[in-house]
Amino acid sequence: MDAIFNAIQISAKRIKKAIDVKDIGYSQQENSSGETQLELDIQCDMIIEEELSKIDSVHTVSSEEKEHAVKLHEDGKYFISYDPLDGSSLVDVNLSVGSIFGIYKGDFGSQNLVAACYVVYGPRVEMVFAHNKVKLYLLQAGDFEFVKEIRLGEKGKLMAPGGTQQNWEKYHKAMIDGFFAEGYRLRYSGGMVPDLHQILLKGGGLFSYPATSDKPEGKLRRLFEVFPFAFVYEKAGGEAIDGKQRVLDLGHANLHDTSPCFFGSHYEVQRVKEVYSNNA
Ligand code: P6P
Repeated sequence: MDAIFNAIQISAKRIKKAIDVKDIGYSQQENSSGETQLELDIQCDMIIEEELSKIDSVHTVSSEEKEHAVKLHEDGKYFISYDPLDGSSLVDVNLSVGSIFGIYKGDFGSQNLVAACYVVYGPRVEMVFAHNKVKLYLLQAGDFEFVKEIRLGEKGKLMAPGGTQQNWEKYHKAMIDGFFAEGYRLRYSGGMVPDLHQILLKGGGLFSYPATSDKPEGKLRRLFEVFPFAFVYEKAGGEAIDGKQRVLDLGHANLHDTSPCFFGSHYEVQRVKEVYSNNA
């Protein structure tokens, strides 16, 4: 696990350099979700695969930017999924973006997740690594320095409501409006990594990307985004559900499956469960 943590740190430093110098242009290629890839997406994907390929304990990797998984070492025991640069289209408006990693043992799948990690490329570069605990690191003078352990409170103040509002279910809209009527503050940038990082560091709240009429299975990808953040939130004392059940009790049929998702502290997630059990 240390070798994987170290490889992620090296990848993050290389990606930060790529973000700072890489001209932002679109390639002629699309990823598995039909999104046109930035040259930067492709470069960040290559960086991570290159660094993980040096580790004998890594059996297979799967990238959001690639249709199929890539086998690296027959005798390896870890299967790593990653989104190399989530929210990459935000780079050209100078908003924060991130890399997300799910570390699975024996095979991909929510039941096999043993660690998760994400990196935020913002005014500072920070990394959160969740194994037994959730630990925050800050890139300083070329090294990631441990800062603190992260814990979520019982209830928060921030609301990050994703998805196109005109396509929300009526009961979902009423639930979100109810939170704002309680004084919650809107914090949504369109980047999953900074939006979820902010709620974690500010002690709690709710990030939601629900099923919508245009995306009935949600938008965010189970293996690359939803499972890793569910692991982080649960280890930090919060919850992650699809509206009714734990995200980490979900299976997946294909590498690029998506799921509706709600991440937050107990108070807010309990409300989601009540609303969705009465309506969905
Ligand atoms: P919308 C970025 O493209 C992303 O995958 C996540 O980082 C983010 O939470 C979501 O999509 C934003 O989607 O539909 O609100 O623009």
